[in-house]
Amino acid sequence: MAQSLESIPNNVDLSSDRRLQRALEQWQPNFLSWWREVGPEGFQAHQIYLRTAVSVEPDGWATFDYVRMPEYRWGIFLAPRSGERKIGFGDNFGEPAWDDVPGEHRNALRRIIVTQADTEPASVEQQRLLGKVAPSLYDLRNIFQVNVEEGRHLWAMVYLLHRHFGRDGREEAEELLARRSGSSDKPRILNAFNEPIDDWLSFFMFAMFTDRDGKYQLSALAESGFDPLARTTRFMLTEEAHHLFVGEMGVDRVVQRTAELMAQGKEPRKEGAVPLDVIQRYLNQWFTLSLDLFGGEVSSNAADFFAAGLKGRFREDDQPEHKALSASYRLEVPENGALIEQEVPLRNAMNEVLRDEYVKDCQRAVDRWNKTLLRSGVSGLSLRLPSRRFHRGVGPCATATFDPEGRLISEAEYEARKGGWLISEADRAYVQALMHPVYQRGKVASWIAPPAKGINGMPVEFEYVKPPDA
Ligand code: BYC
Ligand code: FE
Ligand code: FE
Repeated sequence: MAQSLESIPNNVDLSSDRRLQRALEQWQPNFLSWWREVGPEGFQAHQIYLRTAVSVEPDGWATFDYVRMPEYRWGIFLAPRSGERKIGFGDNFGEPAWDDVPGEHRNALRRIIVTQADTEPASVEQQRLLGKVAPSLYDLRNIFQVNVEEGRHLWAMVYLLHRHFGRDGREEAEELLARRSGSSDKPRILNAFNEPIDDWLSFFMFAMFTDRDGKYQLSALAESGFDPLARTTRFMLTEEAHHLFVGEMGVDRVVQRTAELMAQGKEPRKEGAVPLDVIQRYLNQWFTLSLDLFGGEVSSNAADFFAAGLKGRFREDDQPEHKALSASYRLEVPENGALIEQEVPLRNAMNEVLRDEYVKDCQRAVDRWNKTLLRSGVSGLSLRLPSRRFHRGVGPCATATFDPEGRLISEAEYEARKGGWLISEADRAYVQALMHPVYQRGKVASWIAPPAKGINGMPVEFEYVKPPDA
């Protein structure tokens, strides 16, 4: 079943580098055993209507066909070189971009690549049981599409580790298959990737909020002066758009179903749907967990990454000043029981600058959901993004307690009220109880509206997933 290495689709001329080829050849079976062990459970032999990237050309990166997941062709693709690329920011602004890792930035780059890489398999592990309770064949196909592409993103990062980091890189690549989401002795690196995703509302929130952190991190890395990283992440972003669509529209359909019932004067809880306050608590939880993924508000790591030209800003080209040396950034942080304003050099606030872009994008999606509420006949109620100070586990706000409006409150008050703000045990049990598989073509579960249209021009009732022997 394992494909021969020549058949790994790639645009990096793999066959010309024997050593690299051998290293990847040794890693490949380990990847496949990892996939079989902790990839989507119960569907490895099913035929899934998937898109596969076979080249980076416009007609090649989205080829659709039925595929059994272990036979998906995980390829290695870098966006094409764009002429003589120059470093777009930081101390080395205007110098030629690097094709190889500069010795002085080797550790920092390895750390960034490993951190990025680690999230990809983690998400597959988190979602591995959801196929068993998919709300429709359409959704079942979508989650598997996301899963195989996260697998490809792991390949993309492992290629960089093997190609550019020698023995250390090969060891890191092994470790990426050894850590496990949620494990107590070998957990994944970043917090949100150790959280359970046991129901589809969590999955949609994750694809909406956590994959969206991915979009912004990848965009910052797409500016990197290390050109292979920039080109790899640029291509990953083309796939990421679908993951974000799955999340944003998944939540939208849950909201729509709930709103339609409310507009008819029905109680969502009695109709097997998700009450709006439960949706709000899921939103609060996943938005704030994902905010932590940007790192601390004030970060010398972020300043160093920027100065070195390793990690830029979102759309760095649009920034007025690419060295970011003279500007500063004002933010509010808790200190001795009060919020105080602090002014920091812009470079030290790069995590917060990226988080600003992310929060704007999240607000846009929440506005869409609120339009759906109105359109479905519910007025006077809306969903909201909580303050970015609320429920933080990373950065200065993690040292104090805030309400969703961002007001500093006592720990006692926080403890007494958090059940109304974050996913409670009762919410989890309620949403879990709604999860039943719906595998008939064109049907959807009671708690979600059908999608507006199918995938790749196919009808909604298309057979997106076929049993092994069909
Ligand atoms: N959890 O200086 P600070 C994706 C650590 S998602 C645990 O403020 P820095 C995807 C930090 O390591 C995108 N620990 O942070 C989505 C540091 O540790 P040390 C993933 C955390 O370094 C869905 C200390 O706290 N890509 O692709 O500026 C499905 C102080 O931190 C966390 C990347 O993350 C946390 N949340 O920023 C599939 C890009 N946050 O030095 C895929 C690469 C911070 O004290 N990563 N810490 O030991 C980075 O650029 C940076 O590592 C971070 C952190 C932005 C994550
Ligand atoms: Fe990814
Ligand atoms: Fe993704």
